[in-house]
Amino acid sequence: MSLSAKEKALTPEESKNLKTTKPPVNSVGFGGIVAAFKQTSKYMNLKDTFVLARKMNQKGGFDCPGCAWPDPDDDRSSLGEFCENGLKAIAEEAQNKTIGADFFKKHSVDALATWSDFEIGKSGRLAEPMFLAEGATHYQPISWEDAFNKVGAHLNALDSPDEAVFYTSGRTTNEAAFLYQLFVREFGTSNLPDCSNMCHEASGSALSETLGIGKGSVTLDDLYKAELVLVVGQNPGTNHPRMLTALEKCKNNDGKVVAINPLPEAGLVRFTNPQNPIKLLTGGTQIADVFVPITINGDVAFFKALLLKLLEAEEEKGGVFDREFINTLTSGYADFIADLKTYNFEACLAASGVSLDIFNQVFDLVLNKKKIIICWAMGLTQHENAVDNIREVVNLLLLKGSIGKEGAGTCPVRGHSNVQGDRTVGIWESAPQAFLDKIENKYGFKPSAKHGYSVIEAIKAMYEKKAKVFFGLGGNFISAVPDTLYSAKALENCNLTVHVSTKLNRSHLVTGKEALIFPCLGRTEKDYQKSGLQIQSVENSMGVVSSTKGVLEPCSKDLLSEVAVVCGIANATLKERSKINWLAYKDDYTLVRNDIEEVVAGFDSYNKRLNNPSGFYLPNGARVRKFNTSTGKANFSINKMPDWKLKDGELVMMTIRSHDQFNTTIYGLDDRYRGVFNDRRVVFMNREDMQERGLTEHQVVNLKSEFNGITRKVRSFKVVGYDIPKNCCATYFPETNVLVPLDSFAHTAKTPASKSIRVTIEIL
Ligand SMILES: Nc1nc2c(c(=O)[nH]1)N[C@H]1C(S)=C(S)[C@@H](COP(=O)(O)OP(=O)(O)OC[C@H]3O[C@@H](n4cnc5c(=O)[nH]c(N)nc54)[C@H](O)[C@@H]3O)O[C@H]1N2
Ligand SMILES: Nc1nc2c(c(=O)[nH]1)N[C@H]1C(S)=C(S)[C@@H](COP(=O)(O)OP(=O)(O)OC[C@H]3O[C@@H](n4cnc5c(=O)[nH]c(N)nc54)[C@H](O)[C@@H]3O)O[C@H]1N2
Ligand SMILES: [Mo]
Repeated sequence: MSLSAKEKALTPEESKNLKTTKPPVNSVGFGGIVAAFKQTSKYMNLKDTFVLARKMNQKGGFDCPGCAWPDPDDDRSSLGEFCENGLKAIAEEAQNKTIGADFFKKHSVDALATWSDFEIGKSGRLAEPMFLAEGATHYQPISWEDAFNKVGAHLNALDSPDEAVFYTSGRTTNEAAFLYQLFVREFGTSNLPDCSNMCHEASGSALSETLGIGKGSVTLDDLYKAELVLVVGQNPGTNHPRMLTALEKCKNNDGKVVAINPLPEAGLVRFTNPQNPIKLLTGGTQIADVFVPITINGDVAFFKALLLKLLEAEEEKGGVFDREFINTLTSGYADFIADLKTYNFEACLAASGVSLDIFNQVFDLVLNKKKIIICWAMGLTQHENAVDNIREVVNLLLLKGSIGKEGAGTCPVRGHSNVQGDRTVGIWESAPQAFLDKIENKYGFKPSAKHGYSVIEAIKAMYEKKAKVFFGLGGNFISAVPDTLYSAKALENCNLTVHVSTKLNRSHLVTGKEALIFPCLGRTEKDYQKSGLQIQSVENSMGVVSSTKGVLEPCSKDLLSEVAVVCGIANATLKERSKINWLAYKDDYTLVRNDIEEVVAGFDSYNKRLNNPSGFYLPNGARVRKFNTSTGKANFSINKMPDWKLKDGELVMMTIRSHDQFNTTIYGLDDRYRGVFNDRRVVFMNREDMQERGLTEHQVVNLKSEFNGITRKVRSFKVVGYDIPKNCCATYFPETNVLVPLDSFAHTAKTPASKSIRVTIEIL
């Protein structure tokens, strides 16, 4: 296959000076603090760093744009509620370098496309709106007004509103997200794919069906009080570092922690709280009491093995299941047990890849503990059977009555800082009819009841030219989505691609015939509007809504807030035909919150309650044992074991995050916690698998994935021997998204299966 210049740019073959060392077991500690401040001092001035670190996640400060981990309701650390990766996130956003007309005059789109993601990210903050004309080689400046009118003209020229796609990434605040979906619905479509489609969609599907709410049930306080926490398919040391503080508190209260993960991730094993000077000196806390080195996608098998042994113990001596809970508050128990009995314990355990000894240690804990929390992230949600993974987790909690009581329940740990809030306020391609009815009542137009495109469907529609305008509110679509080369063609088929962004990214360089870049304010920046300095609001992973207020002056005077961008586009597109006074909202965001209060349940006295420095909890049925499901009860479910027959030479590959990235933003080329330095094009392999193939450390190979007769390939990856189960391997996202087949996704949720890709190693 010969590649075009653009395709080559999307599948680079650069080779760096890879260095590997033995991975550390401990996380954070002094090393973490030093790494964080090194990063901020490289790109920000010292005063800004200090102002930001003091205000981050503090009451009345700004919400860290990193992850969605909650802040403590009461005490906040006086040393600062932040983590190494949170500091890196703000260093990325609050850079003192900006790029505008001069930069884009100097560098053509094709030239920029050859830069690595790391280099693109380091270019600086976007400082003024830019336009790429049809056939042009360079972006040129454009006024905001002309840019809005261009979007309006393109949208109004479509044969149907369904020919436009409106993507959202999860940093968008409640205010901007609510207005955005309102505009999209008044324009006439439900095409609202979002990053959640690639992230926790499977959690939402499974939890809605079984427990009646697509969110987790626990609070931070529950985590402190749990007797047992299972952390499944999640790497908190890197992706949710402050969660380790909560786990440490749980352990101090005699709680036990089990980590289920193909990789012995640092931090899960041992963690040194940077906020605790004594622990810094004494080497930290051991987090996981038991580490379960599960095979990739072995989770249903492992949970079935646990369920079978629990059933056996219950039948032998009783007292294992919470009978009262099961009898009064659940549905489907008998069918579930009948199905479970068709499985064989030894076969399940073998399929999970876990030894009997380790299994027994976990089983003893599950058997004897009554307050159990199960936390999970992408290790469970990005598989074809992702929904089954999560439903099986729920089955275990239901048997133990471990839901809706103190110290027990479900804890899907969200990624983006407001991905959960965006969904709450209506970013949903398949929103419930009741929500659409409320919009109709309030605004007097009838939203389309037809389900819109999720991410995968949107890509296909653009590829097939059924969708012609792509609009992205945040995010980096081309690097985040599966099947990079196919998806690039999809975007290039559009008449117009538009991105509202803080930083330059690859999506600005893989464009439709015309393209626009709208530079916007970030979380850290002050947002001045007619009525004064604005606050906005976000919802964390545990359903707490709180305010966020920027603290730095904007990096350029030509930035608009996301709210102002949405209002501008809505006004330019809908004009007199709109029933809404769009421009009023941008002058005063309290008006947006008044509307949210009327349309979305749980936001009573929204403006007033935002004054509470800790924010407020949204209602959560599962938390109080009110299950809003089809049966009115918590539903047991029946889940099949996945059927993994690997062909000769095939491995299962997961695509994961390094310690030096936020999704598609590459902070640096090291992955300190896995002992990898200077290079990201690595493939972690089991040493026996290497031996069988005659591979040596750092040998350069190509990776191939075959799916439904189509071969996908990436070049020049270096082999790194690692403690990973046999027949499994791991690479970094987004470098290997090229290999993720568009048609391999979770049933029901359509989450791309980016943690279970069949690959073969091509030796050069
Ligand atoms: N610093 C930083 N923070 C982030 C992000 C970031 O990129 N950088 N991203 C944010 C976002 S959007 C998200 S969604 C979260 C992601 O947070 P995580 O889900 O922790 O991120 P991943 O790197 O995808 O890691 C998945 C983990 O699951 C394991 N795993 C993979 N497959 C399986 C499996 O089949 N079974 C089991 N049991 N485990 C498996 C992997 O070994 C890895 O430890 O983090 C958020 N926070
Ligand atoms: N293979 C593979 N693919 C994956 C995953 C995986 O594990 N493996 N994970 C998936 C997951 S969990 C997710 S959530 C998606 C992430 O998908 P996205 O959310 O689309 O990607 P991000 O990398 O988070 O987006 C980064 C860009 O957002 C912009 N940005 C940052 N802050 C702001 C802001 O405040 N406002 C605006 N308007 N823009 C801002 C910047 O320009 C930056 O370049 O990727 C998914 N893709
Ligand atoms: Mo995510």
